[in-house]
Amino acid sequence: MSGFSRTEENQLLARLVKDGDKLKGLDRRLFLRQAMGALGGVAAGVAAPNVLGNSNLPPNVPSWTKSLGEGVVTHPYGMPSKYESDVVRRTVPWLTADPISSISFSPLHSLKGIITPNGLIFERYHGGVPTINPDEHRLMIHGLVERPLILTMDELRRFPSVSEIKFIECPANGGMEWRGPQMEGLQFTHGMLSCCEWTGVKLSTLLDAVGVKPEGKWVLAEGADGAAMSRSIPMDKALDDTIVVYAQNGEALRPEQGYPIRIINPGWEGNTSIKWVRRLEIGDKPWYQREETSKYTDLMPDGRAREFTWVQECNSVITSPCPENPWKIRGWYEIEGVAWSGKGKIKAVDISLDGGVSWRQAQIKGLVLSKALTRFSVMLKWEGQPLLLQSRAMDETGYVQPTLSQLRAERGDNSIYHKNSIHTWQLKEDGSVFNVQLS
Ligand SMILES: Nc1nc2c(c(=O)[nH]1)N[C@H]1C(S)=C(S)[C@@H](COP(=O)(O)O)O[C@H]1N2
Ligand SMILES: [Mo]
Repeated sequence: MSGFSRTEENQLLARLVKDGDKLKGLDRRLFLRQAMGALGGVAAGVAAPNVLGNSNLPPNVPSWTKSLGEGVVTHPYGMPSKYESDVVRRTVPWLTADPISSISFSPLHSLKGIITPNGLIFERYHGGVPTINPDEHRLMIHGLVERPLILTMDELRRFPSVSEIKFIECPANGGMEWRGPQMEGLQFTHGMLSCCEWTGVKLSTLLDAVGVKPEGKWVLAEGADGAAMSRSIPMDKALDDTIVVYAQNGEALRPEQGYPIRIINPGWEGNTSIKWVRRLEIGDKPWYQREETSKYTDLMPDGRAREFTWVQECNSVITSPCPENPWKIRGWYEIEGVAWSGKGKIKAVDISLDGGVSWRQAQIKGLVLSKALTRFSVMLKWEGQPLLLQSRAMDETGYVQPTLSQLRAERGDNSIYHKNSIHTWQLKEDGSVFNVQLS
C-alpha cells in the first residue's frame, strides 16, 4: 500500500499552511477590490456573476456581507445553522417495536473533537422520557446506612462537585454486526456512544454523608421513569468513580439524559448509569438476587452466559472516511477516528489500509483522558486505490482491541453485547465506503 513518511507528512502540512496564508492574502485583496467596486457605483445590488454563475462566490462579495444580520437574543437559546439540519440523532425503525422502549444513535460521522453536543447524545429509554419537575424530585439514600437522607436538588448542589469528561456507551453498540455486516453507516454501527463533561457529586461523598453500615456491599439505583429502571452497583465502584450528575457540558442535564439527576458509572455499560434517579438503596446483595428482574448477560457458543461484564472494553472506529463521509476527489486526506476504553486511557492506535496485513501508528490528537473518547489521525495521499481501512486501539492496561475472528472464537455469534472488535471500512476506487467484515 502506498503510504507516506513522517517527513512527507510534515512537508504536506508546511505546504498547507503556506497555501492557507497565500489564500488569506488573496481573499483580502479581492474583498477590498469588490468592496471598493461596490462603493464605486457597480449597478445597485447586482454583483457580477463569476465563472460558476454564483454571485456569492469569489471574486464577488457575498450578499450576506452587504447587509446586517439578526441582533442578539433573536434566539435566546442558540441552535445550529439551518444548513446543518442533517446532523441529527437517528433511529432504526425495525430495531424496536415502538419509540418508547427504543434507542437513537449519535451522528458520529459529523462530530469533531471528543465532546458530544447535548442535542446529539444517543438516547436509550425503556419507558420513554419522564417530564420531571425538579421541585418535586428528591434523591432518597436509604437501606444499610446510619443516617438516611432525602435530598432536594438544591441540597444536592451544596455538596462539593466534580466535572469529568467520560464516554457513555450502550453495551449493545455494534450488536447488529455480530453475524455479519448489516448497518450501512457509522451512525448505526457505533452510534450508541457519546462523551460529555458531566458535573455532579461523587457517590462516595454522599455515602460518606449517610454512613454505610459494614454489611452494605451494593448500591441499588432506581430511576423515576415509567420503567423504574434499576441497577445495582458494587460498593467498590460506588466508592471509586460513580457520580450523581446534574449537568452535562456546562448546562443542566437534558430530559433525554436524566433531568434533573442521573448516575454516571464511568467506563461501564450504559445501562448501569441510571437516569432520572430517585433513590439509592444500600443493601447486602445485588438487586437481581432480591427481585425477579433481568440483567444483561452474553450468551456463549456452549450455551453458558457471561455475567458481570460491566466494563466497556477498549474499542475504536474510523470516523472519516466512512459510509457517510466518502472521498470525492484524489489527494491528501486526514483519516480520523475515535478510540475509548472503560479501563482507562488510550495508549496507542494503529491504522491499517490493507485489512490488517500491515499497520502504522496513528497520531493521538488533543486530550487523552481516562474513560473518554480519544481522537487519532493519519494523513494519507489517496491516488484512487481501493483500501480496507481498520483501526486498532490499545489502552493503558496493555489490552489490544481484538479482531472479529478472535472475538467470535471466544464468544461465538449469539451475543448482542460487547462487540468491540476491529472494524473494517472498504473504500472503493470511486471513493465510496462500505461496511464489510473480513474472514
Ligand atoms: N431510568 C433509566 N435509566 C436508564 C435507562 C432507562 O431506560 N431508564 N436506560 C439505560 C441504558 S440501557 C443506557 S445505554 C443509558 C443511555 O444513556 P443516554 O440515554 O443518556 O445515552 O441509560 C441507562 N439508564
Ligand atoms: Mo443500554
